[in-house]
Amino acid sequence: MNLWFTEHHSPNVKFSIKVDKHLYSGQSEFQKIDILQTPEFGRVLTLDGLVMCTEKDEFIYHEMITHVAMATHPHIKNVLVIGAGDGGTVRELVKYPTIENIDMVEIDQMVVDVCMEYMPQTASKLTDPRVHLYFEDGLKFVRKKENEYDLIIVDSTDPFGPGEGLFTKEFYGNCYKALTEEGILVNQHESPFYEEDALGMKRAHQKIMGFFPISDVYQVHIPTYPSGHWLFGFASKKFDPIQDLDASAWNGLGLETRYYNPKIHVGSFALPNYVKEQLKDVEPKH
Ligand code: AG3
Repeated sequence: MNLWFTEHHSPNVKFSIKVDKHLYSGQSEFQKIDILQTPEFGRVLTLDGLVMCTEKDEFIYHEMITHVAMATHPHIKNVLVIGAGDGGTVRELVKYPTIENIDMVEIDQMVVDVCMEYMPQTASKLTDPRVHLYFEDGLKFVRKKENEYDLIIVDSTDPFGPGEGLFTKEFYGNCYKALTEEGILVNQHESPFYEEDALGMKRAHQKIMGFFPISDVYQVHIPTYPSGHWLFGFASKKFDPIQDLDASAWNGLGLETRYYNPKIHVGSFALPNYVKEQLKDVEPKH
């Protein structure tokens, strides 16, 4: 049998992964959930037919969505994670003994249940006693919060379907309010490369900038996402991701990472000119 998974990366581009076995397929209240066993990427989680994470490259995404903020702000104790049902972001956060509480708000409990069973590599730390799981809409959850979190990580799907609300002005404004005076917001920021993704990333930047005095974007290389070139947003009330990075303090923690290090941290904020231009397009002109 010759079985392949295919995702459209643009209306004119398809990306295919050879599949050994279709391990799981289910339809939740919110989306279609599939787990594939593949020879190149190991297990792959897809939602509504889009790759969310693979065993082989998820470390890049999850380390970079977590450690950049953690190495910048020295006193992060209370963290809110939105989305992130596969558990990879939480796995990275629990490496820090200084974090006291992690609230994780995932709209779809079935994603967590399926990942607990099929993706233990990412999901196994969801049982850490500091982690509190809430199965509800992140958009509604943050409305009720004020001056509570040192860090909010938005580990969402793309800006359509169940993740759409996590790309709105209302949501970013409520994140601002839910953060402490020194708080940082890191979000899954789409890709600059194909038109549709670039539109999503520009819109997100425009909205986030309206609330935060520091609003930067940094890049990563994720082989299984459209174009492989992906961005995260770093929005902050006080800390600058480069000036305030304490590389020796972070190195002193002795954490094991396969992608992140303080040099990559600094380098990831150096953007190609075409990306800088896209961001400038939506920034207010002075
Ligand atoms: N979040 C989804 C990133 C976007 C992927 N898009 C795509 N394949 N079209 C990943 C969640 C990982 N915790």
